[in-house]
Amino acid sequence: MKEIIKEFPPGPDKSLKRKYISPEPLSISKSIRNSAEKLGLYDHLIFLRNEGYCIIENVFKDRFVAEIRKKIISLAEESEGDFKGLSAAMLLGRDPIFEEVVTNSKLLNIVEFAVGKGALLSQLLGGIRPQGGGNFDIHIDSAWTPAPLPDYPLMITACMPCEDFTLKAGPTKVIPKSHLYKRQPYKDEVKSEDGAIPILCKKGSLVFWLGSTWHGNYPRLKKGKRVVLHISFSRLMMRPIENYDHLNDSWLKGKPKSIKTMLGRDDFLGTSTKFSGGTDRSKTIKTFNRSHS
Ligand SMILES: O=C(O)CCC(=O)C(=O)O
Ligand SMILES: [Fe+2]
Repeated sequence: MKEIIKEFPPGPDKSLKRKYISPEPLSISKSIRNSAEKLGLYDHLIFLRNEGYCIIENVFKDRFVAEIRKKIISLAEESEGDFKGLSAAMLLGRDPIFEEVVTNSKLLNIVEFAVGKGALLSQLLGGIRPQGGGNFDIHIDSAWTPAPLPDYPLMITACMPCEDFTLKAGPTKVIPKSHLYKRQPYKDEVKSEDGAIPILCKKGSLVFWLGSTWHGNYPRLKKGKRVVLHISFSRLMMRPIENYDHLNDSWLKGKPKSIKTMLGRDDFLGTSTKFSGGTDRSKTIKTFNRSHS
């Protein structure tokens, strides 16, 4: 019995040279290395792997950033409810300018390094914080992943500030190396924010953090709006094999609730619309609880 317990879970066979079929998590393939070197991003990959975040300065020109800012502000006016004027969701397809962002070669190099080839756009959302916008608590973006989080990232987020991130502007905060905990922060860790640092950078930069990295943002202490474009990608691996989008609400009427659940129709994922400004927050807690079961 003792022996069996010792062998569970089974570790890699040390006599085998090749441990995995897939590469080591966050390893740098030849092709990623080549493109990273061409783009001047090799050190960023290493930094992201070690620290859980990285900043690429000067990715987008001021005029382009000003245009994005304007678009986010005007599209956020189309949002309904309490997100009106504060956030614009589902930005791809709402203006061609966003296609330029998501196909940016620097962005895609980091995305492929973190979450692999074929990664899926998970969210493209413009967030607006007015003066007085409060502290945004430390959290992880892979919040619906049970712990321990895997060594390979499941998700990466980039944010592009539309104005300089200074301390008073309400910059993003991160806790360097927190991805190594492989779990979300506990309540007391959210409160203490031990080790948190502000991300200070110029507008038009791309700030990346892994789905497992603890982050939030500092309060907005200066006048004017803080406008940020949030771009998240995830690994393709959990995408269902079959797509049942054609089974609409009228088909579902009168069917057992479990069918709705297995088609992903009663969790918060996929609930954003052009007018919602974000996901259906009434479903987030339920989703998180289920995902951690
Ligand atoms: O706006 C920020 O600085 C951080 C927001 C955030 O947590 C996110 O986009 O995942
Ligand atoms: Fe976040």
